[in-house]
Amino acid sequence: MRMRFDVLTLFPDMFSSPLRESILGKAVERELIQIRTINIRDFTLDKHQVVDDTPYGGGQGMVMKVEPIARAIESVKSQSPSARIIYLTPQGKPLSQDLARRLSTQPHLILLCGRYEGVDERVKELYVDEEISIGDYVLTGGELAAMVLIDAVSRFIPGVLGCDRSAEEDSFFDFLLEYPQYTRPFNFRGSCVPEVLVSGNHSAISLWRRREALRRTSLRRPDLLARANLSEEDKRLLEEILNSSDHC
Ligand code: 4HQ
Repeated sequence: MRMRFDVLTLFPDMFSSPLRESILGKAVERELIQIRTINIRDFTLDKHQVVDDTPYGGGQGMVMKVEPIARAIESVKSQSPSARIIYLTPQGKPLSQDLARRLSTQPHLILLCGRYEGVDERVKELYVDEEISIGDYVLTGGELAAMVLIDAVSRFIPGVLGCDRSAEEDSFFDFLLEYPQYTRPFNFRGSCVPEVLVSGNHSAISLWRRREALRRTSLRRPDLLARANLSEEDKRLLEEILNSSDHC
């Protein structure tokens, strides 16, 4: 097993299908990754298995109680004391390709998913090593965020994407968006594939793709372009793009 994820959640069923299908499903089957869910409710001690309570000081919504989460974490940690605990929250560090790559070098991550207004602050103070956000929007719970993190991190585990494909070949490796892709048919209802792609001229194809990647990035994500490592040739291509009518 190359990497383990233990997910602490009130909704373990949410994780079954997304992590069983396709590439992640294969990775689990091939034991490149292991994903376990732990139901926080199983760590309550009261008859009604209460996991939330009203906030001190008043206000709307409910807060997840510290004791069930503490017991759930301690139970996982007792088997794996060095595992890092991540809490998914909009207040966390933004998830990026770099952060995903760094997390993929960890042998064991514990992902804590909050519901309602989130967890009692003492959970973070006492247990959480790192808070991570998947973006500036509000979800109904941390479960989908945890799945996004597992997906992005797993792509960096050797073998997950298949033998000779690496996560580094994809978008963001060099801070450029991907060029447009086409497959058959050549003509779909009058909309045709760019001629260069069927020319058989490999250097012309490479040049076209690079140009399209640069054009898209400068148009849609100038913030990324500023971080890209551009060659002299790239700079020349960009100059050309900016001065031509296809900068739209
Ligand atoms: N939530 N990135 C509120 C998120 C979120 C995000 C998770 C909603 C935590 C309490 N998590 N709960 N964005 O919106 O990670």
